[in-house]
Amino acid sequence: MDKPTEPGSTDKFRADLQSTDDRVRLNHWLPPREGILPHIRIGARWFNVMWFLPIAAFGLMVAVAAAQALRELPSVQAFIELHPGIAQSAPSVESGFPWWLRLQHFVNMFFMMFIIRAGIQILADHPRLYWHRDCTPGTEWFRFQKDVPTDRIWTAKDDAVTLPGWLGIPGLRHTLGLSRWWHFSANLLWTINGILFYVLLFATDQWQRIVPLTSEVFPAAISTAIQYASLNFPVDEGWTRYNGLQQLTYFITVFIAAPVSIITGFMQGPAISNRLGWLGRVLDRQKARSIHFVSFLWFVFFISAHGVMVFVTGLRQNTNHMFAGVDDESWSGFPFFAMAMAVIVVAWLWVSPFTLRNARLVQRTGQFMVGWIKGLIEWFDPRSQLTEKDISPYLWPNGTMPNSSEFDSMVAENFESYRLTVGGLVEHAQDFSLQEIKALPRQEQITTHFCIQGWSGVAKWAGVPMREIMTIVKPKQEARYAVFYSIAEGGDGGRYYDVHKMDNMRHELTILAYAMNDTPLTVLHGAPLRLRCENELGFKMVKWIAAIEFVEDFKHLGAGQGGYNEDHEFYGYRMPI
Ligand SMILES: Nc1nc2c(c(=O)[nH]1)N[C@H]1C(S)=C(S)[C@@H](COP(=O)(O)O)O[C@H]1N2
Ligand SMILES: [Mo]
Repeated sequence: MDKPTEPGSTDKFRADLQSTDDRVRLNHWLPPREGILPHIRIGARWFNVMWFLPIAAFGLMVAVAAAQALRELPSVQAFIELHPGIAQSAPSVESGFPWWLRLQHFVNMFFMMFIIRAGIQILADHPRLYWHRDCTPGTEWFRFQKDVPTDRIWTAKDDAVTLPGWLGIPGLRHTLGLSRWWHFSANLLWTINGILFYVLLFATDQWQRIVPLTSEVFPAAISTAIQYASLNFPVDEGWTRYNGLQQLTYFITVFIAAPVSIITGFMQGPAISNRLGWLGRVLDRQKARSIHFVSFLWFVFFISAHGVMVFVTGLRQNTNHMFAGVDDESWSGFPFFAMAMAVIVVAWLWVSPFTLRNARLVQRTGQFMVGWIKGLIEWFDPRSQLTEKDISPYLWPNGTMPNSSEFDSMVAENFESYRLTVGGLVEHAQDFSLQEIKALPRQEQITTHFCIQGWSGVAKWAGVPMREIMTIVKPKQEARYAVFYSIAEGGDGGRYYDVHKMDNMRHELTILAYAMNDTPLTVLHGAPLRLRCENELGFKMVKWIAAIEFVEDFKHLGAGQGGYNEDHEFYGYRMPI
């Protein structure tokens, strides 16, 4: 028998928290789930992207035949004579390929490997892309997952698909906590490398290679494309000047794709998107996410095309340029190129197994590297709200449902016996009935929900502001965090919980919601009470709230990381993006 507890005592909730492993245990982790090959929707029909392979092969053959036929035409011959490929306005770069440029080229390639693979892993957690803010099933334009089943509850976590460890980092399914640490940490290093690259480009004459100076670059690029396609390549002056096609593709990669990726990455975070006001509303999370994906496609296209061109236009000469900094007939660059590739292959094979074995270390290292940036973003004070017409027709459900007969009987009697326990470091610990909660001032807000997995949706929430609760219970001076205990367990056993800073609790948009879209909150979405905290990701908004405890620190709770997913899925503390 449970002995009756005093009103406002949170001991029994705390006792159900569970510590966890510091590595990914395969027999505890989510069972594998196959996705499908990527599909793109055109109109009402889905097309397997594998069709692009034969189509592209056929297209290439046609392009070669067409380019060869074109080059027979006197007018095209005259055009190529006039625009041989390198724009007349392109100045000669005198400094060759200096050591910093060669080093940065390698560093860039090395970090890109982590960024791309971890990015694919993050995408696999919600393997669907949309062009609008809500994520209503069937409206996506790209996916590698089947239709959403309609005969059962299908949560966003159910939707995550398995990736092999050689492709994603770290592979498996729903491992985005870990892939995000890799993605963000590598992003930071890649961005620092990129900023240094910009500075050095413009501090030397190297920028002249890749910044086209006049519109002459366009005919030059067309001419180069025809010459390459005809398999009769243009004269290569890569040591001093790039042709039009090179200039355009390098320019797009360095000055468009890279900044677009960074900006659309940040814009997917709730704290930033909500802070940007109209910009965050127009370029909403799903548009940002889709554009982020398109720029990823550009990088994959660029890296493949660039790799092929290095081989077909002269491997020896190209590797001499980029890996030895010499322009001669020797083999001096090739060994360095081979070594660079070997380093990348070894890192490629190492990273996933290492991450699964040392998950907590990866989390802590990631927190050390980029946690401070996330901390800075927490200073943002997002207040962005939307209108009735923005409300999504569908909001993905997520999480592990309560699974106890006590909860079922509470639902049956309409939460008559439900009590919200509020205690810890407060002057007046107490229990609230749902009637008492509903009698407190009511606040409504229309806001976007941002799940860490990538989906979002807009709903109208109504409930009691946390500040009203705090006026009654009066947290003490020492209280630095509020712990939300759920009635439900987490996916891996032990009670679901999450920890919030006091700033979040005082925020004007932080409410305990009991209604959604003008109807009583459903059990699926967290009845009787669920948290709304609009500058954080969805996993921090505990559903089916049982108790709130004010504490000084959270190190002693669960595995000490500040919440259930922080503990079990290696999300770590601080996740406003
Ligand atoms: N108790 C509990 N609360 C939870 C979860 C959970 O697993 N258990 N999942 C979280 C996650 S990951 C998200 S995205 C939101 C989803 O809220 P919704 O189902 O209303 O969309 O609930 C959060 N609250
Ligand atoms: Mo989530």
